[in-house]
Amino acid sequence: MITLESTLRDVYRTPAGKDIIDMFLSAAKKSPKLLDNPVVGSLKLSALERLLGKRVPGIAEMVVQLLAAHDGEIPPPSPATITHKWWKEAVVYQIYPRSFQDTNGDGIGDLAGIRQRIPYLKELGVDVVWLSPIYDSPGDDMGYDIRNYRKIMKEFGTMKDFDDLLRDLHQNDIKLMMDLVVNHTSDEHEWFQKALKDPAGPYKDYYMWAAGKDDDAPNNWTSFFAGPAWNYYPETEEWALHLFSKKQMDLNWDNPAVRAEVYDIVNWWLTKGVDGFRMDVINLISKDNFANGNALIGKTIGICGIEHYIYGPRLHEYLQEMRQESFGKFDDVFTVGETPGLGLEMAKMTTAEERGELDLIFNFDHIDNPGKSRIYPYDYDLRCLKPYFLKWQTQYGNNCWPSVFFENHDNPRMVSKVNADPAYSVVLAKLLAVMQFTVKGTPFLYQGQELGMTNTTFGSPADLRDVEALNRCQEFTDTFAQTVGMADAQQVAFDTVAWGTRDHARTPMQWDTSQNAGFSTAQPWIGVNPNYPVINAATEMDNPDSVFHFFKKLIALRKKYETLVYGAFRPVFVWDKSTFCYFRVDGSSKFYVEINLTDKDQKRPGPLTRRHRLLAGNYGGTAVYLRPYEANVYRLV
Ligand code: TEU
Ligand code: CA
Repeated sequence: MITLESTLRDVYRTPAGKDIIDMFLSAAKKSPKLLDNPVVGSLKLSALERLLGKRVPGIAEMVVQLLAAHDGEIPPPSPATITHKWWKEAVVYQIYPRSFQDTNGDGIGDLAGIRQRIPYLKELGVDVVWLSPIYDSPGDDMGYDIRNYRKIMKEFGTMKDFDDLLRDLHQNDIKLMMDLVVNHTSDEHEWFQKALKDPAGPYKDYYMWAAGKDDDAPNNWTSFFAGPAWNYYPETEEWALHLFSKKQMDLNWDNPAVRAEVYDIVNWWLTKGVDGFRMDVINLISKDNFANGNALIGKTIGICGIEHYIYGPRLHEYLQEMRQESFGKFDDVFTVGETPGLGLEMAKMTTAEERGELDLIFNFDHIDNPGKSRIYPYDYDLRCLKPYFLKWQTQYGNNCWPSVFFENHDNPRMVSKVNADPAYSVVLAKLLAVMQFTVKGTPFLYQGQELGMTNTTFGSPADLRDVEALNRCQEFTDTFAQTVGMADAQQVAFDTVAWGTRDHARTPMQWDTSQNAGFSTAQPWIGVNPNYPVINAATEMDNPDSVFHFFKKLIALRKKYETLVYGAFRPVFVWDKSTFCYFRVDGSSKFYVEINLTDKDQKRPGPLTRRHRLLAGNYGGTAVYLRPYEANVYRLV
């Protein structure tokens, strides 16, 4: 049992302990190798704060609390070989249906629009389409607040539209992955409504309730979307938990009736022929207790109380039961868990084949630089990708399989984060493609990434649509008003939020140079990026040097050479922080990748020989040195 008297070495031997210490060391810009030092390793856990060189009172207690239910966990050892699976070879394309293609002139994307664009997806070469939620929803969090799991959101169409889409995708050898949001439901879901109408009935215990303290919330937990994580309901005279928006009510997974409902929903869609699920914040479903969160840690990471549910006591039990009761009963279905906060070791416990839980997870440690959050503007340093990939490509084990992504509907466009100068966006988009399709793991593309789509410009809060951004705007206005005065506070708040808002990823897909970029004949629900006359699918499909054709080429390469899927990852010149170079090798082929992670010319760390055949490069050829953000893929013949 880990206690405050345990040594840091004991803690570091546990999956969760290693991940947490690594996370805090990385944020404090200290090397994990610090723990190899025998003196440091023998320090008591209570000395962790001193090790980090900054006051984070209570961090040791937080580690003890988080590890309490996971004592003795040991990740299964890595076998010598990798099991071949279709979903390890596939390329996944995430569609945000609201912004993909409108066909009925209401300014909102729909299922018929996706069906209309299947030829485009075939041309690109993707194997799986992942749809962000399409279920009936009031749209408070753009569909991540589900009101009816067996009904299609009316703006997106009907269940017949869904059946037509699924049939046509399958006829084109494209699989369909749905987005399963079961950590919470909409407060308009019938379960929650029944809980309010009949507090003594069976549905109240579908959700997470607690008595307040006097007139205040049960504890100090905050929502991911700013503000307290609790709503008060006079009907029950209690408070209900919402880790996300005030209309997204957390389900009580400790209730077997809730779990049975979820498995029934999953089986209903799998019986319809769906090929897999991306599972929204699935690591948050097990909460340990409602004790207060560590306020200082909450301040440091921006969310208070997270240690009570980020890796909860019954998480593995629920994930194993879910596979047994649903996915495991269907052939070749695949599951990817969205698991904010799970590090590599906890991910092994959740995805190693022997564990019978999830196939893949999304880890987000590379999406922001260590210790940074997109809630506050900062200059993203591309060089951070090197230690990230070195770790996940060499330590994750052959019985686990990485997901490889740079964008999704929750984050600004990567090319803009790295360098807002449009002069670099094509070269950067192609650099990220080289990395995404040549490291080991399943690539997950986000709509528009294959075009090099960028962040847009928002003029005022009226241009924003995301509940998280609007909440933060209000929160920051209130905070800044105390220092800069109300007159400037709203502008400062908006400027802060506009940098990292999720809305950047949700502007309409840019199809061509016609009105609204060909997305809709009506005013779209969110503004179109003004750069669509240059960045759009039609223009790029006519240009062989476009980002689109570069993605198409790399996807084809990955399909042609199994070495790029299952081949060994062999990093070289690891000492060079400005470049990222590696081999992919198996018995049949050998590939070499060289990437310049900076906006400066860099000396090539390793010489090219006449065996190096350039297959793809974002400058279209090579030079004596590596140019800004230059990325090249060679086959050695
Ligand atoms: O995201 C959860 C998540 O980790 C991110 O949304 C992140 O917490 C958030 O951007 C705050 O920084 C999933 C979905 O991808 C997201 O769209 C939903 O809003 C959220 O869950 C709630 O369902
Ligand atoms: Ca529409």
